[in-house]
Amino acid sequence: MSGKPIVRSVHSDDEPLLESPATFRGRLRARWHRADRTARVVSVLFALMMCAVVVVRVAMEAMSPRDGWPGPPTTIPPDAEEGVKDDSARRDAVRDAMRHAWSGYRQHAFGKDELLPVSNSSNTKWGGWGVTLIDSLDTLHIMGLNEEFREAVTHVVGVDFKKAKAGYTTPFFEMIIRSLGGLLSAYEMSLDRRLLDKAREVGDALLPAFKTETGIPYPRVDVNTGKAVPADRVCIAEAGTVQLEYWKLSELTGNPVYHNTAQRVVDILDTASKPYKGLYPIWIDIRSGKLVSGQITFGGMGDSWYEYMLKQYIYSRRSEDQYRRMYEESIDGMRDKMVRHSVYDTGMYYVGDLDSTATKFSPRFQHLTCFVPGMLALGSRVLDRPDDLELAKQLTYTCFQMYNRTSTRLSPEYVQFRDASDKGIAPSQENTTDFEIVSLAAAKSKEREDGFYLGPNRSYILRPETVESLMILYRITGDATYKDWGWQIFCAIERWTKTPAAYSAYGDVMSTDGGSQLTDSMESFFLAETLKYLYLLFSPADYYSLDEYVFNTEAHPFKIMRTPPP
Ligand code: DMJ
Repeated sequence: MSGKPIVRSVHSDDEPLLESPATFRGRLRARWHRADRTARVVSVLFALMMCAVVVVRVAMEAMSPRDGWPGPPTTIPPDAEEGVKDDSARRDAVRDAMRHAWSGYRQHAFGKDELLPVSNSSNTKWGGWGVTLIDSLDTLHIMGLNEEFREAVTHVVGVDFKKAKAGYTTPFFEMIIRSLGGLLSAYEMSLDRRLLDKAREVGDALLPAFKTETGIPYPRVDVNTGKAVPADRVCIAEAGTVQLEYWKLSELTGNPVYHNTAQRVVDILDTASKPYKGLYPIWIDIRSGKLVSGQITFGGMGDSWYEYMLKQYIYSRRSEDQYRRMYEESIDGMRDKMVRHSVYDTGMYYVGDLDSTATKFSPRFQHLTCFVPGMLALGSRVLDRPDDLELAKQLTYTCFQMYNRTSTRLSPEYVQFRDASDKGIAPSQENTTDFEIVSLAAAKSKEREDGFYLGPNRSYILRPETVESLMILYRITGDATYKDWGWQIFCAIERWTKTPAAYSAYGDVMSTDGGSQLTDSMESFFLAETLKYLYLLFSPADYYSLDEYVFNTEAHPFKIMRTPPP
């Protein structure tokens, strides 16, 4: 075979189209030498311009939010998947969703805090411990995804929890419920000692939060220096939702310091002055231990403080009466002052918020507050409070309608109500924690039909509270409607939030635009809570039974204490 080219140009001066590089380069050089100065400058400028065009195009492709993916189709028949009735088929579908979310995380973000599920990139916004991986451990175990669990454990035992990203200060409450909670639960399931060692490392790294005059913790810790970040105030959910985790750590390590340290918060708040029985304004002054200001809410910043009164009582085998008393006081206060129903759908009950004096009522129902029906149902059984179960059913109906009555059947962050004289939150404050009650414009027909109206924040960020309540309500009442509601929610999540890599928060639940609404965020609680509760909803009730386990606020199941504490 000769080395000569075999393809020839049909339109040039009979030059070969494929030339040997040497010949081509030689000719270029010759032309360059023949060209005058202007021609050379023009050629260089042209080459530079072409390079710039290529660089800009490559950068634009890389930054394209949808990675060339147009988003889910909007023309499929509504909820085609909803025909599935069989529990095991539903459970398998939820497990497939977990597998999908996990494999996207594994491929694009393994060991990082979060996968960005549209751009297929990652972040370290929680300091770089890999919070999605830790939060997912027990869900993988519960779903029997054993290979994935093993691989995740191998990674997590190599993480140094005494360090975080340079300059980062770790949010105390978030990392206790997600990381300490996740590790403790994964340890109890696998009995892999290394996970308990890691749990202790997290617990120790964050314990400096409590080094304050009162023992009320600071909200952030610099784990690199081993010191908390001084602050004036902390909210009740941050200070009061770490007790279950530290108590479990004490039980498993035999070291009472963790529990005793965290318990101090409960003792201080137990005796603090409150505006109405069992209701706590959200802000605590760290120096004095007094409740100083802020709303009273069972939504963000207040929620899990109330939840943990009941859960510690259950965890202690119903032996510590302080938690029962505090829980019952709070629920009585809530029932007296915070529960109302829609003026248009009188079966639609909701829990609003109050100002710090417990006199002014804010008729907004947050998605975060949808954990309340589950808590009430659990409390009704443990404490024999049958009326609470009735209220739980009514609130669950509302939480479901928050999904069911939107265009996508996904729920917004909150819905708004009005009272019989058309008073409600000032529109300018719908999206804030302040509220002023004013006369509203007359209700439109949509509001009359739905019973509520939507505010400006219409995003669904893959939150778990409603499916959490559905799981508990189903287990306590045996009413299969709760399973059908959960399945409908799951189908909407599949339809609107699924990306090629995982699942993404959705910008406007009233928009059926699909892909353009995906906000490129997947919080770890989607894998830790939303998918886990859905999976348990379709599992036999004795699988992670509510008689044997208490779930921390991030859905990590802890075995109820074997013997009551001394
Ligand atoms: C979770 O991180 C926890 O459930 C927390 O208590 C509040 N809500 C988020 C998820 O919405």
